[in-house]
Amino acid sequence: MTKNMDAVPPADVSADETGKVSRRSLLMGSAGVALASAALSATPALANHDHPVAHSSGVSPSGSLSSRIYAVVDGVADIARMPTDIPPPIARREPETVSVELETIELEARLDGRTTFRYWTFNGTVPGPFVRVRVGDTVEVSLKNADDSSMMHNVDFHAVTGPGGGAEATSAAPGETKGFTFKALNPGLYVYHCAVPPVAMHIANGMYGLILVEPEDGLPPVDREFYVMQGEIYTEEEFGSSGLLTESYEKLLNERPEYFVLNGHVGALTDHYPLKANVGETVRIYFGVGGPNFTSSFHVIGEIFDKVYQLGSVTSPPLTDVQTVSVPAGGATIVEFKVEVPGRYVLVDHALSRVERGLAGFLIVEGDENPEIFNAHDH
Ligand SMILES: [Cu+2]
Repeated sequence: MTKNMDAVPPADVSADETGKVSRRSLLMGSAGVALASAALSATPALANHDHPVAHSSGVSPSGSLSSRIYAVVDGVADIARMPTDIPPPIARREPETVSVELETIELEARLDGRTTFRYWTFNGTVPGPFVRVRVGDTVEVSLKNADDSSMMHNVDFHAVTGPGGGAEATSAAPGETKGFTFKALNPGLYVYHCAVPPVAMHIANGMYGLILVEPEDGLPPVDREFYVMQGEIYTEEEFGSSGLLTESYEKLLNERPEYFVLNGHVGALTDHYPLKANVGETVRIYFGVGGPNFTSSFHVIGEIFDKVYQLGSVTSPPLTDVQTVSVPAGGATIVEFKVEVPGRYVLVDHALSRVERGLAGFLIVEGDENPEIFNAHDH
């Protein structure tokens, strides 16, 4: 029996007519450095594109994240994946054949209140779909590269045992569909990403996601599950500029991002899709780092992780009572905690300069006050 793990993306995300990059770059295939220079030569075409937000109001985006103003700009695509967009836990206790359908889509979308960026995505969102299978499952992966793509794309699942995690088998030119089948041998939470050279560029532009391979008996039930991924964005223009920003290959090579984001763009998990829970509930966050380069010191301000499945391992006993967890680039973790006190909790990378470059998320907890656990004094 075959199950469809993820629907094809909504039509509106692919209806994009923006800046075509020269086909020359993709014809060079996996030529590594040669491809990198071709991609560089392609950037002026992007910079010239007539974007929809250049003429929006001149609100200063500088200063701390909390003081930013997010203007709603009509007609700008939003690539943020909702953190609640996760398939339910797998109830069955037998392996099955499941299918995973990915489509690589390039589109201009909101980066911040006054800026857009030309993202490369799986299924039109950053991160791509949360793939959920069970150990022992046979997974049929199909990857279609959209007709209007300018680049070759593929997918490398870290959950795959086999060459390149499937990268070569799925390398698809625009309009092509490729695929492969793998058996999920090792339970755990794994990153997937595009692996077409220069790989760092494809990841930085948004091509990453998570796949959970559930253990035989699944994970313990919780009240809320969330899907959050961290990434870096490298632009020629400095943080806080307006308009359609241009990717910077030089800054990428020097590991000097202008933006750090959760779920694709600045404000994705604060203004647009904050995480929500009620007092008394247990929260689980599947947290991954697409990167491509920076390790995250993942922390939730005002909470303590009751359990941490370190490095995404679900076959090792979880650590207990942890403040901050280190998550490497191309790695993941699972954290769980019970929320006892209402309020607004902030998801951060505790390398806190990154908050000023866009990285933050909110967890809004609603319910009755719990003064025995936390009580602000009136003076
Ligand atoms: Cu790609």
